[in-house]
Amino acid sequence: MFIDETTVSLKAGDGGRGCVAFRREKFEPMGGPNGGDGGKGGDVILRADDDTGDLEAFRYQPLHEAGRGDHGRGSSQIGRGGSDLVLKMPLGTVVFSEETGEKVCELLDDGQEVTLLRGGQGGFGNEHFKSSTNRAPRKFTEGKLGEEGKFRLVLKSIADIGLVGFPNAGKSSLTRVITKARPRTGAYPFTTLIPQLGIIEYPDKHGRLQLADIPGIIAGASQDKGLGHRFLRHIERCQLLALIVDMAGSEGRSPTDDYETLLSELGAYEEGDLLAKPRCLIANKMDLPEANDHLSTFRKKHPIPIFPISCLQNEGLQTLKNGLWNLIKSPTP
Ligand SMILES: Nc1nc2c(ncn2[C@@H]2O[C@H](COP(=O)(O)OP(=O)(O)OP(=O)(O)O)[C@@H](O)[C@H]2O)c(=O)[nH]1
Ligand SMILES: [Mg+2]
Repeated sequence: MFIDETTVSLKAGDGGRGCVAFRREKFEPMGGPNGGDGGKGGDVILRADDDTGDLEAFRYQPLHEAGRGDHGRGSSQIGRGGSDLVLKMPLGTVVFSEETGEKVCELLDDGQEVTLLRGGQGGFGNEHFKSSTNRAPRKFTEGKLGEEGKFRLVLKSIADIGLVGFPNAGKSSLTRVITKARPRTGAYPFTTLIPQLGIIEYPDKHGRLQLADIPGIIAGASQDKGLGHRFLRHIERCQLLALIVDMAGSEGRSPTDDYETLLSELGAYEEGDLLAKPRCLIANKMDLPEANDHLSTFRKKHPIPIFPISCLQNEGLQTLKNGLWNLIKSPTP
């Protein structure tokens, strides 16, 4: 299962208690205090990890705790610090405090670490309290409690380009022909149930762009029709939206209507302003006979960059790849 939202309870380790002890040696029966301090509790650290695809691990184990610090011991021995808890999160994870609803942090770059909760300091042993007036203190302090909290984790994938289209428009077919990702394709709607990320390589430009193939959007998706529009969160961070339509209208709908429906569904998404993003149109299925007529009608109506392609016959793909690169790397204002 692909989990892109869940809540977790996290706790940093408590500090260890300080120790009360006195030096006892053969010829020194009344030795001074030597109780050591407690160790510090472990921190809870979040690490962005490119190999982690979703938040499934947290769905099944929603409670995580860092190690507690050991108590101090005699002979001035300081308790060992508790071990830190490092939790791997997929790139693009946003962490919200469940209590306040506020955003706490985002994990965007592979290897990036955020110390979310700090372990408690260890308590003081009695050695700490010795002074000229009190040579045999029995005083010690407890370790401080580790910080804890409940958090909501939301994954918003990181991709440069978001592919948006009706079911069967050919989003996954396109992803297969221009990236190494292998999402399933099929002649039935909602073949793709979870977002798929693919990388478009540009060997001549020594660069790459990341493409997000998300499940199909239909009219009313914003009212939860089909798979709803929650998957749009995975294109929220994209720089460019590539709307893809079946230009042949092979399912009996007009491609121009499809495009307008997609725009209105994007506009109904409340979490982010998707219509403010630069966009282009990918006219797919140009191998089918009706496609050319539909394309000229479309062009007259919508002045946006259009890339006619056929995934089936591998046509227009190089022009499309270069076009996407140019739209992202040198956008016209
Ligand atoms: N004729 C023709 N058919 C195509 C072309 N591209 C894709 N198809 C067909 O269209 C159907 C749907 O393709 P998918 O790539 O699964 O479509 P999708 O947009 O990912 O669909 P969902 O995952 O259901 O949203 C498949 O039967 C493909 O073979 C094309 O260029 N020409
Ligand atoms: Mg698909």
